[in-house]
Amino acid sequence: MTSISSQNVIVGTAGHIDHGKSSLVEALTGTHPDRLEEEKRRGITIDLGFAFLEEAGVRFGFVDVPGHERFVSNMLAGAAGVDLVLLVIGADESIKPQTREHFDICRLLGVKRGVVALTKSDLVDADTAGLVRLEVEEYLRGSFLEDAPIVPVSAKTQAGLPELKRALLAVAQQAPGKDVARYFRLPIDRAFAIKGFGAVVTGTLISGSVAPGDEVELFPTGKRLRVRGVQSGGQTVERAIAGQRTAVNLAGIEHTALRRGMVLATPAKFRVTRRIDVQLELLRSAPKMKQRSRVHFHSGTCETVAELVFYAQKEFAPGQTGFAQLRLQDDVMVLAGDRFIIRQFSPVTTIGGGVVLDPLARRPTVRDTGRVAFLETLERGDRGEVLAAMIERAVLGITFQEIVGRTGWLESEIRAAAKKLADTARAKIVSAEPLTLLSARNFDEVRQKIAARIEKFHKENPLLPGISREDLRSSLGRRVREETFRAALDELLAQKKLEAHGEIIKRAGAAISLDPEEARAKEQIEKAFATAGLAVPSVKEVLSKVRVEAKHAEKILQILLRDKSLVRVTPELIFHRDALAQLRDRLSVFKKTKGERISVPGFKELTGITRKYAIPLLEYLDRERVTRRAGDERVIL
Ligand SMILES: Nc1nc2c(ncn2[C@@H]2O[C@H](COP(=O)(O)OP(=O)(O)OP(=O)(O)O)[C@@H](O)[C@H]2O)c(=O)[nH]1
Ligand SMILES: [Mg+2]
Repeated sequence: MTSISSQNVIVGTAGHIDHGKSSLVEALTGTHPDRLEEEKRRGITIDLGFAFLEEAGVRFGFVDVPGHERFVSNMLAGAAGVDLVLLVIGADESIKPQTREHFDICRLLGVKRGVVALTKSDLVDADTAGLVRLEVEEYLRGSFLEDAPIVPVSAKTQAGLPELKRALLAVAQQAPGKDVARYFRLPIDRAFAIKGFGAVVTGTLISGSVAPGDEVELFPTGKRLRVRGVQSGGQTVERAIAGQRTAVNLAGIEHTALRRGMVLATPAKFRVTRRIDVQLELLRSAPKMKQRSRVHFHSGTCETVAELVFYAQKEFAPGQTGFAQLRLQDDVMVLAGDRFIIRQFSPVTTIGGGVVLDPLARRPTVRDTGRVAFLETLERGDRGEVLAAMIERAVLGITFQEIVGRTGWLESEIRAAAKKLADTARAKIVSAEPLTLLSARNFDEVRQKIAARIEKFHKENPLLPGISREDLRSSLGRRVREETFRAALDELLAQKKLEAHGEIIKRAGAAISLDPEEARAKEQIEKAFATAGLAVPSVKEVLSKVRVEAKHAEKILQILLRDKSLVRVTPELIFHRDALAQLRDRLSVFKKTKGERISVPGFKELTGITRKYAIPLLEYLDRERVTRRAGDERVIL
C-alpha cells in the first residue's frame, strides 16, 4: 500500500513523431511504453502507453502519447488529466507541426507547467544544440512554458537524464495536485479483461478516490457497478486517489461493454448532456468558423461531433475567444470547468478548445437575453455569484441535485453558498432537505400570488370560510413547486397574514359575511333542527322552506355544519348540537339508575323516537364511543 501523503503527478509526453518521446520515457522509468505488436513492428507509437517512476517521494505516472498526426485523437485521450507536460523536441529537427499542435492542445487543456526535453542531443553539435534552444525559447515566449527548464538529453547515451529528473521534480513540487476530497471521476482510456478477474478499465484519476467495494456509475449509460479491485501505478492498493494512474476491476459487466470515452463517477450525482455552453478559443492558425459549423469534440477521453452555435456574433475569427454553445452528437458527462478541444472536420487539425461553463445548457432562444451575462458570471467563477445566477434563471427554483450536476460542488460547498444567499435575502431556501432554492423575487411572486388567490376566493365565495389547501395549491399550477408553495404558505401564516383552520386557509380575520336575508335563513334552518329534538325533519324539507336560493341555502347549511351547530349523522339525517348533547345526558342518567346495558327497544322508549332515527343514532353513538354494541344490546361507556 502506497502512502497517500506521497505526491502523485501525471506527466504527459508531447511532441512530433519520432522525436524520442517513448525512448525518453523508457530511459527515465525503465519501461518502454509501446505495448502493441504493430507499434513494435512500425517503430512508432499508435496508442497511449504508461510507465511509472518514484523519485524523492514523488510518484510520477507517465502517459506517453503518439506523435503521428493521424493519432492525435489518441494523444488527446492521454492528455486529459495531465499535471505537467514533458515537451519532447528532437535537437536534430527542432519544432515541427505536431510539436505545435501538441503544445496548443496542452495550453487549451489548461496544463500549467512542464519541462522541455531537447532529445537526441547526441546527434547534434554544440552550435546546432544552441540554435535549437534559441528557437524553442523564442517559440515558448509568453506561454505557460516560458520559464520551463529546457534540458538537453539523449536516450541513447543517457546524457542529461539526472538533470531532467531534477527538473521534473522541481516542477512537480509546484504542481497543486488534484483534489482527493471531491467526487470520484475516472475518464476511461482502456478497457480489457484479465483472466480470472473480469473487466478492467484504466485511466487517470482526475478527482476523488476509489476503493474496492465502492459503487460507481458508468457514463453515459448510467449503469451502476461494483468495484472489485483497484490498482495504481501497477500495484494493488486499498484506495486509489486523484492524480494516480488507476486500474479498476469491475463486477457486473463484460469488458466489451466498456470503452475509451466512458467515465466512472460517484453514483447518483451527475447527468449526461448534449448541450453545453462554453468559453471557446479559436487558434490563430485556425480558419474562421461559421455559425453551425460541425467539428470534432474531445473532452476527457471522450470524442464526438459538435455543432457550434455562437451567441454574440455570426462567425468566429481566428485567435478569437468568446462564448458558444456546443450541440453534441452523443451523450457525454462533463462538469463546469472541464476542458475540451475542437478539431476541424477535414483536414483534421486542432483548431481550438476551451472550458465548459454550463454543462446542462438550455436551448438557445431569442427570448433568453440574460445568457451572456449568466455565462460571464460562470466564467468569473465566484461560487456565491454563480449560485445566485443559476437560481435567478430557474423560475421553478433549483435543487441540490441540479446544482451538483452543473457544478460538481460538494454538498458542504453548496449549503454554505446557499446559506449566504439566504442570509442576505437574495435567495429563499424553500426546502432544506432536499435542498431547494428559489430567487427572492420568484418567492415573493409566489407569496403574492397566494395572497391574491385567497382575496379572490373570499370575494367570490362570501359564504365559505376559506379555500382548501389543495384547491389553493392547484390554482397556482405546475409552475410552482410543492416545496415553494409550502414555504410561501408557511411564511404567510407565520406573518399572520393568513390563517389555517385544518385544511382551510383564509385571510387573517376573514369572516363569512351574510346579508340580512341569508342571516335570517341561517337562523331558520338552525331553529328547524333545534325545535325538532331527535325527530328531525328531512334536510330537503328544511331547506325548501327558507327564502334564499337553493344554492345559498345549501352553503348556509354547510356553515352550520362546519361551526358544529348541526351534526350530520347520516347523509340524510342532521341533528342539532343541543339535541345530541341532551341525548348523551339522558344516557348517562340511564346508566346510573338502570345499569350500563340498554336494548334497542329500551333506547326507543328512553328517547321516544322511532326505529328510523334510533338505529342511525345508536350507530352514531357507537362511532363516537358513547356506546358500544354488545350483541343486541348497547353498553353505555
Ligand atoms: N540517437 C538517438 N536516437 C534516439 C534517441 N531517442 C530516440 N531515438 C530514436 O528515435 C526513434 C524514435 O524514437 P521514439 O522514442 O519511438 O520516438 P517517439 O517520439 O516516441 O515517436 P512516436 O511515438 O511515434 O511519435 C527511435 O529509432 C529511437 O531509437 C536519442 O536520444 N538519440
Ligand atoms: Mg512513441
